[in-house]
Amino acid sequence: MTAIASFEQFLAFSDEVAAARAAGLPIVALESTIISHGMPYPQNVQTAREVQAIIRAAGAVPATVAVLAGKIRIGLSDAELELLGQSPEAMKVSRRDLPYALASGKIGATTVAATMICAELAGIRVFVTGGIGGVHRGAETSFDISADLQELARTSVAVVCAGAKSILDIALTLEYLETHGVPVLSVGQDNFAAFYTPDSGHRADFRLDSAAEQARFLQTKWALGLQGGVVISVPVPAAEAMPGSEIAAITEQALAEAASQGIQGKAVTPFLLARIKALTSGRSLASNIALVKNNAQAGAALALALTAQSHG
Ligand code: PSU
Ligand code: MN
Repeated sequence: MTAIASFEQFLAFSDEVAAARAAGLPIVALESTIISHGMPYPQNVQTAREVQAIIRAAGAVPATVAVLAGKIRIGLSDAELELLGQSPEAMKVSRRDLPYALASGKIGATTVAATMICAELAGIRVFVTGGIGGVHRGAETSFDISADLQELARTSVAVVCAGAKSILDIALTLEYLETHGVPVLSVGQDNFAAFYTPDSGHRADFRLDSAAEQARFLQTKWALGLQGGVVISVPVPAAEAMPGSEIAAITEQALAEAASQGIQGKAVTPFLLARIKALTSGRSLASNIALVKNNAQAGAALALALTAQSHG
């Protein structure tokens, strides 16, 4: 019989994250697809660094996740962020891709789904991203539903985001999350956020404004043995939001272009984000960067509250 090796051999922590684990400090996971496929160079690498700095300034430790040389790396150096930000070979790694990326020694940037898996393996409960994947518009014919949603259904990590990306069908995304028992918490407003704009027009399940309340919710869910993730929706700050009508029209145009060019599968989301950036002369990118930084503040506060409560 062949024994299946344990997951620990695939995990490699940076010195900073290893020290934080040993000291029981709050840690916040960060994804890397947003670096490799979500934003252009050099803003991608600069944003990744600034997000890490925001988390440190708030008293938590950032752990950017990627696959490098056969290891799940938890915490990256500046040189490694540059590699992910510049390398055309970096694969977009979701749940199905993780074994391939590891076993073949490829450079892998982890999506929300894959980062949740890696965070859970590393014992990290809070993860900050821009916007989660979801049910794409036209999914009734394309079947394009992000693996992020299935991951939220099964993996016990809180995902702090600015809602679901506005390129998606947000109503169907919320229905899917409801079916799978994934709670959607909203911060500072009743409605679920819509990435570039603060208000999707759809209510979130519960409004919990303070990090302490959010932490209590998480502790309660997981103490009950209710496995799975929680979406924590933080609206983009009003000053940095895109005008709703403009983003709606441009999204329609980008979706039409994707359809006419036959863009499919994992290429859809990166294509749409890049087209929306071009069609807004970069203003959508500024808004994307602002919302990720804002999420980093909220995520760090949540990690601190969770650590304080679990010691209390
Ligand atoms: N948030 C961003 N930019 C991104 C993403 C999230 O601000 O690029 C990425 C995440 O990695 C997410 C992925 O998991 O988009 C969704 O891709 P798909 O729709 O193919 O599942
Ligand atoms: Mn997809």
